Amino acid sequence: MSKVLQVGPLMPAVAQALRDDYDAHVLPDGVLPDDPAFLVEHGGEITVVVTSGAGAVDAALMDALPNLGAIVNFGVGYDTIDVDAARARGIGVSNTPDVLNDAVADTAVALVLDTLRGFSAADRFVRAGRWPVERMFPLTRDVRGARVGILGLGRIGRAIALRLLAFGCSISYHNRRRVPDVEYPYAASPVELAASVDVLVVAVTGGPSSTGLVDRAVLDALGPEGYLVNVSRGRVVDEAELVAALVEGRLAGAGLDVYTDEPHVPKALTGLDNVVLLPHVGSATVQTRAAMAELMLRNVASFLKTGELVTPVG
Ligand code: 8YV
Repeated sequence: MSKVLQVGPLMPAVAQALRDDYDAHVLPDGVLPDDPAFLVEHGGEITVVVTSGAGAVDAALMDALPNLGAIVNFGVGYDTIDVDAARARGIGVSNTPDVLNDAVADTAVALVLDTLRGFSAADRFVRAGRWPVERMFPLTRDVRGARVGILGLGRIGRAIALRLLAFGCSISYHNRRRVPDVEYPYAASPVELAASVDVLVVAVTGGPSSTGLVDRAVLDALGPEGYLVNVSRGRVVDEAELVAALVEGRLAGAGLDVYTDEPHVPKALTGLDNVVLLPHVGSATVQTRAAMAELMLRNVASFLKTGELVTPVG
């Protein structure tokens, strides 16, 4: 009998730790509603669910786990968890904030540098043997002096802003609420922010409140000289509109770590040299993932011992 249920895939070392420490059950993707037998047999034992970005924890699953008290997320983004349904049932939700700020901010800065300077495209140019033939890779754009708008000035957004200041960029932002202790100029809406910058970096929390936040109007405001970088969640951006804007030359370029339907990337993007495509690696370093695992396991241990989570979500 185990109190812990893993929902959806987790990094092998993390899944192993849950097996070693708690003899955790594993609910692979898509068990409901096709195969409810497991939940009928074990649902009542479970008090903690552990998940990450890949497995949905919805109201139906919560209802199948009558003694569930906590949903522990491996990752800072918890958009696959129905937080309202959890709250309504008195179930706590935790994530892994702060420990990944630096790694994700590094990824955002790398995407800004790469999209403006074209380093990945230049690498392909060398590998394809084009240098001796064409002699010059086309000129790109300075990072110094770029006006960068941060959409979502939370922990990660602030870490991105600090880094880009050192590169000589100017920073402004839009956030659901104005952030009291920063001096960066505030834009009243995503469109207003996009209209006033060269690069828009998306670092908002994913989930229903931010789905489609970067829509056609925002992309048009960014315009043909503008770049979009997204390290948040794919669904924050209207992907079809983004693809259309890039294909039609209504946007200068994009750097993406996240997509609407991961691991699937729109085919139209893979042929564009002004787009940098990463496979959701924002936090994917040995050190950061170890820190996330440690924090996630502390949440599980704490909840089982005291009924309290270490890092509950707001
Ligand atoms: C991970 C992430 O990819 O923390 C997040 O929100 O997107 C990433 O760190 C994911 O949580 C884990 O697999």
